[in-house]
Amino acid sequence: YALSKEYPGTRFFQAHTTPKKSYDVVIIGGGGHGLAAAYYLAKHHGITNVAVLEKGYIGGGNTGRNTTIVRSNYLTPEGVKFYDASVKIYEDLSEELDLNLFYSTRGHFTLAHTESAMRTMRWRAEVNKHVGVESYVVGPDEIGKACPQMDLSCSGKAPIVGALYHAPGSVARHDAVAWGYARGADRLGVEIFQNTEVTGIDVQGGQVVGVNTNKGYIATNNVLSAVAGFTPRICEMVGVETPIVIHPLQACVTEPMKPWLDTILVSGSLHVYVSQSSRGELVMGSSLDPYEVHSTRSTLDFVEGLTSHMLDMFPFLSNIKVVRQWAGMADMTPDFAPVMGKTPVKGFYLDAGWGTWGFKATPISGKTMAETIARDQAPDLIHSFRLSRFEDYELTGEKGAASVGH
Ligand code: FAD
Ligand code: PYC
Repeated sequence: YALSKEYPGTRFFQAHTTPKKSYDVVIIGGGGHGLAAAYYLAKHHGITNVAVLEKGYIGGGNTGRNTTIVRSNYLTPEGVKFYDASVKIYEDLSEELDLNLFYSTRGHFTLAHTESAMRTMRWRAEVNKHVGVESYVVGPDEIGKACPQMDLSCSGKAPIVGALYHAPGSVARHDAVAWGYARGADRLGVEIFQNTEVTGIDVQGGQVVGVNTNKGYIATNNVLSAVAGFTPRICEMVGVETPIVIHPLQACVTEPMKPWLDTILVSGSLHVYVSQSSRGELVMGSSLDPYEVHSTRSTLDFVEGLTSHMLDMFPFLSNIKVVRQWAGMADMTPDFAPVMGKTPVKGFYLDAGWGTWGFKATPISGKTMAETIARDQAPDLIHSFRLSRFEDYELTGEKGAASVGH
């Protein structure tokens, strides 16, 4: 599109700068979730008078900071069905968005180093199979065949006794997911504003009537908050309480290597997970930082802890350099499931609580939130994620399937 007459000077989508006075729907947050919701509002519901307001640049939040693991091997039947619907959309998404998302199915191993960890793997395998998702328990021999480079004894410290194997486990190019949805939404008439921050939400008589931004007031009766680690600040603007707390989650990559790691490996006990990107880097992460802080600083502690465990599994990597590290702000819920749907304020919709697990949900969250806004009613698929579950004591316990240590 660089030389297109239709979109002069833009590569992917039109560079809107000044919002109109009103929109049918305002979406706060130009991450994957906000952009996907905009795309499906236009595509599935014909609602195109939509503005996406992003305070930085699109994909610059957790979407562009995540380690891109896509899977559906969760613990609750509700979670497995939801994430499976997302995996199914992802599989054809490059074609739908006409953009190569580098979606690459690798197979995903959650390693168990103890018998009690194996119990959770069996539990997840059975729930997954029950709803038609391909996950099963494997022993050390099968793990060794899939990854002959790994020291299965983990330097004798924590021998691997088995794993949950999940065949559909995949990785994708994160920025492309944001850009693909942005371009798709833009082509359907949605307006995307970067460097545009929502500073307040105008609620009158329990109904949203507009938003204040650094570019002026915008009237609207429908606001979707899809801001990940900024959720508490947006909710404060409308007086909606959530149990979300913000913890940093860090990650890093090595210098590129010839491809050698075909699968995705996760060890909750050693607090490490790793995959190899399409350009050869090892993409690695670890547990959440153990304190609540609203910051994206990264620490030496993190790389030291992570790399020492990586070397337990892969001693031959001792001369490989870590070249970049970063952090994102994870919006954590008590049950490790998201918060999606309507709220006590009419016209204020919430897509939040994506913690360390939301990239894989980008397509299905966009689709279901678009439906929620268009019909003012959440579809059954996200009923278990409603905000009111915390008052109702009906939590959706996914802690054992969140993948990273906590
Ligand atoms: P974001 O991409 O963060 O977008 C929200 C946007 O809102 C931001 O761009 C922000 O600038 C904007 N915003 C905030 N406040 C305002 C405002 N007032 N006005 C306007 N705009 C505003 N998930 C997985 O499924 N698999 C993984 O492997 C994985 N790995 C992860 C690794 C790390 C290190 C991190 C940090 C997260 C990981 N996650 C993973 C989680 C995943 O990244 C997130 O859940 C997901 O990206 C959330 O997407 P989003 O669109 O909701 O949020
Ligand atoms: O949800 O699979 C996941 C994940 C891995 C690392 C961070 N999140």
